[in-house]
Amino acid sequence: MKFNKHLNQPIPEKDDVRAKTPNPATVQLMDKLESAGCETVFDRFAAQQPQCPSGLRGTCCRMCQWGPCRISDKAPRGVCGRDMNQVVMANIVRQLAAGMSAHARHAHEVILALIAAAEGTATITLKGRERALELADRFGIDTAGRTEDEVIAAVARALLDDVGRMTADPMHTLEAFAPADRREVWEGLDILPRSASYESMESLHMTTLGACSDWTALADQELRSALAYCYGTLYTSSLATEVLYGVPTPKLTEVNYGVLKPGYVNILLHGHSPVMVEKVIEKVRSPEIEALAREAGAEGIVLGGMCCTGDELLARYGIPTVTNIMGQELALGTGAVDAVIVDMQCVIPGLKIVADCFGTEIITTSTSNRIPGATHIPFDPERPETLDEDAERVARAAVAAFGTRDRSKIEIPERVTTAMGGFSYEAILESFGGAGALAEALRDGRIRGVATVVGCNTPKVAYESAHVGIARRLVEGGVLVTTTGCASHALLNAGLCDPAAAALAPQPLRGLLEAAGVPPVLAVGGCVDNVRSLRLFIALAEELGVPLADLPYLFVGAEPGNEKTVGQGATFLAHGISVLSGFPAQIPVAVPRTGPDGELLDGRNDITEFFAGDGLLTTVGAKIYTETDPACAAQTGLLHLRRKRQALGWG
Ligand code: MSK
Repeated sequence: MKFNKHLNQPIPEKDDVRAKTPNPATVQLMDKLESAGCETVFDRFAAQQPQCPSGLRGTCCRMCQWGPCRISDKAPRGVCGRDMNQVVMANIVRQLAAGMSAHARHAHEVILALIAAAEGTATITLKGRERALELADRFGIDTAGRTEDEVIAAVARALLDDVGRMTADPMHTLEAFAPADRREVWEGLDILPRSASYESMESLHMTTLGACSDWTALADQELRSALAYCYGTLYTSSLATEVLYGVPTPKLTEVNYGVLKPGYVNILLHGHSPVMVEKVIEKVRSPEIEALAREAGAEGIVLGGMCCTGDELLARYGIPTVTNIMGQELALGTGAVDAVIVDMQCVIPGLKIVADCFGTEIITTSTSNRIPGATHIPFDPERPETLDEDAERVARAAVAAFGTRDRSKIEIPERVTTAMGGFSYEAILESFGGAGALAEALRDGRIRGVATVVGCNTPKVAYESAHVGIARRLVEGGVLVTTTGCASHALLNAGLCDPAAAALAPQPLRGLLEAAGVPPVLAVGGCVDNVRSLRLFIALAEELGVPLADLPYLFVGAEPGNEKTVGQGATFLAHGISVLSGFPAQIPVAVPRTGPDGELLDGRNDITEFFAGDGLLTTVGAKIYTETDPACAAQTGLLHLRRKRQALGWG
């Protein structure tokens, strides 16, 4: 590990990843790609070292054309007069706006597909009609004289309104799902949002040259945006998807790179939006496409999931997952992947570089995502009538790749891992006998706390070591864990989502899990499905009559990567749930220094005080902990949960 003095943290080198990453398949594939001369994210990260200290600490301002300006002791203000607090907070606000835009685009596509399904312009059979009717009731939508499909279309338009409203009317999802005591806190802070689109616009506006000089107002916009992100993009996407494709239930399957099979057409499904991929799966499983695969000489077709698309398909159908954002190049390194069907977000440019090494076909299916050299068959949410025929073309192109590829470089790591996924909010409650029974187990200490371990990977942490190292120790400490996104791939592949992993938990949690027949880590879905964990937190708080901020809850983002993770963490903070990060955010971290008289200064600053000191703690009741060592991070998390229990007198 190389120590970075600006961050006061070690940075892993490629050999550190080999030594610490928990999945042996990762090392096998890293070595294979290296010997094949194929570069990956690990090589490019090494080539970028040392990364710019200003960028790492968020003190570089590129928000106008007078800059770029770097804030330092020597030059404490940018050309316009912005100081460090203004620059750092503005950068964070912009990151959240970018992440929110990504999820909003996802929500937009899913909701337009829902409208098209309800209005009969897309060939989608709605599988979650009960969820739509429940939402109609929660949103106060008038159902009199309307057909069920008309009600569903009205629900979808209400969700769309939360994505794009430009006026100050209340958000439907926030009114329907946020706890009353939290709404009072947000009203008191004047951070109730209008919509995802409005707050993205306002965030970019407030941070442009000369628009807002008060960093505390920008900090308020950060929280306001977090609520818009949560209710305008996460809730809307997750709920609309449930109406379209049904509410998941638990299912057992096998995961990991070993699910790929030589002799079969191996197709990976990657990205976030469910719309095209659902239709493609329907096509791939049709007798015509299966016959096409056999005609090409394949024994059959294997589907594997990556990133959030993989999480969602595991949840809905038990389709095996393979890996996450930083494993996408490694998966192609097996030489077994004929095609990767990708839609939006987290499809890194490096994927195509490795695809070209192994002759893998990349098929892009989102109007937003173009990759030079890839086959482009997009789903346009405003032309839903072509979905069926486009999906057929995608399926045929994926299968056709089998016949044209060089199959001499196949080397698939053998390991497969048993895993259970599909824990929707309702499925979690049902598994444990309802919200009342689960709340009682939390109160009486059979469950010491509930943590959600989520988010991306970052090359700044030895790949997957923090996700797995922290989650395993939390389970050993008696904590019930939920997971989504790329973190869940790490935990699925590590065996923590296998019901047999209940044996890792101490009694009485172990007995509780075994009686329920569930693993200690509950895979709930993709990153928009973090609202399933949030709904669980809220339901238990309501059962117990205890505010969210007082309960032994924790959000863990052990390997933060995408801009979207900024919104995820801020969402939970705004709800009073503290965040444990496995790597410092792009803020000037507290680096102890020697003062003019030789005294030791703790290096704190306004921004660290805001996030990790008393700032957020006194307003929303939560804070960020940062710890890069997984064992220390888990201890920090367990201590946080213990303190919460003690404050409640729960012991
Ligand atoms: S895929 S947003 S790297 S979790 Fe959702 Fe993974 Fe993060 Fe993308």
